[in-house]
Amino acid sequence: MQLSREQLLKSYWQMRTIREFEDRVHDEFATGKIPGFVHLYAGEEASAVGVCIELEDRDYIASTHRGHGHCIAKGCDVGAMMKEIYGARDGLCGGKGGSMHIADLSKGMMGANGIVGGGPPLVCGAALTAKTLKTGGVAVAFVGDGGSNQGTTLESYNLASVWKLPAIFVVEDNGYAETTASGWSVGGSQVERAKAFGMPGVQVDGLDFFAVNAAAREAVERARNGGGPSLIHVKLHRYYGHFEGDAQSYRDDGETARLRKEFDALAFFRQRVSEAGLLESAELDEIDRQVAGIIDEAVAEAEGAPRSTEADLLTDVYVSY
Ligand SMILES: Cc1ncc(C[n+]2csc(CCOP(=O)(O)OP(=O)(O)O)c2C)c(N)n1
Ligand SMILES: [Mg+2]
Repeated sequence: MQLSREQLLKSYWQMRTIREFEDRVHDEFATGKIPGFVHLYAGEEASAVGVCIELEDRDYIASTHRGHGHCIAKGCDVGAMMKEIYGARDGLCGGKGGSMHIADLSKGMMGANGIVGGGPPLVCGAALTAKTLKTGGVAVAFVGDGGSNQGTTLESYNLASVWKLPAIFVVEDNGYAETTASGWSVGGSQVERAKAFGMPGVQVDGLDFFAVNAAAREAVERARNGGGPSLIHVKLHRYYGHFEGDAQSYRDDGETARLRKEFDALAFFRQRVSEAGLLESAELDEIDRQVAGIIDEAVAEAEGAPRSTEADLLTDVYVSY
């Protein structure tokens, strides 16, 4: 089924929000105001949004260390996310998680994750819960090309397959694990790996939101209907370095500038919906304008917000369920 007009507008809104959020965090990080470690998702927007537009609040996702895009696509509050990154007390996780540990269980966002390959096992747990309690929910693990080689990921493929879990593994292949090109680290093919574990796998172009979305829709439908897990291999690129501060000496001169020109999922989306007469470019311009304002406001509020204090260290240590 084709996405509704409302879903198309929401998808563009979210992709623009991710781009603007990340470009702004890049600029602000350079001023030294943001503590900790930051990995940016700009360039990969079509993956998070193309998948999450198919999900509901009862569905869960597990993210990676490059998690801001997944958070935004799953509906987390952007202002609270920015505060979290700044270490503010009323950030999404009380300012204690920062960029790499943002979570919001009320939205089904189980968290960004500092452990590469940490998400897939969590998703097996969430998917097993959904299956056991018959909630009709599905669970999605985003994992990088580097993370796809972790034992935890491969064990999760196996568990999801033998237990026929409503799980989806989205391999976001941006061609690098830190500084190592995937040609040096990934054996065989992601899709063939899926098949080896008895689940369907498909490769899609991460430039093309609609290709990602079609693959996601099929996988979500299969999972919801008891058809078990799937894998989606998304080929994409990151605009920034591995982390903020990365000198990127392993990349060709001009590689990132070229990517912004040639691999821009937002520009691709705009062209597609305009050509098909689905949305007007003026309404997309208006989204750009509104999102820019929201991010400006989020940064201003995060800068002025009170920080976590030493006393906050001893709260939230134990959780009773
Ligand atoms: C278990 C574990 N091993 C190593 C690291 C260090 N590390 C952090 S990110 C990263 C590379 C991850 O590459 P990929 O999965 O392709 O994700 P990308 O950064 O490209 O989004 C590594 C090795 C870690 N955080 N956790
Ligand atoms: Mg990678």
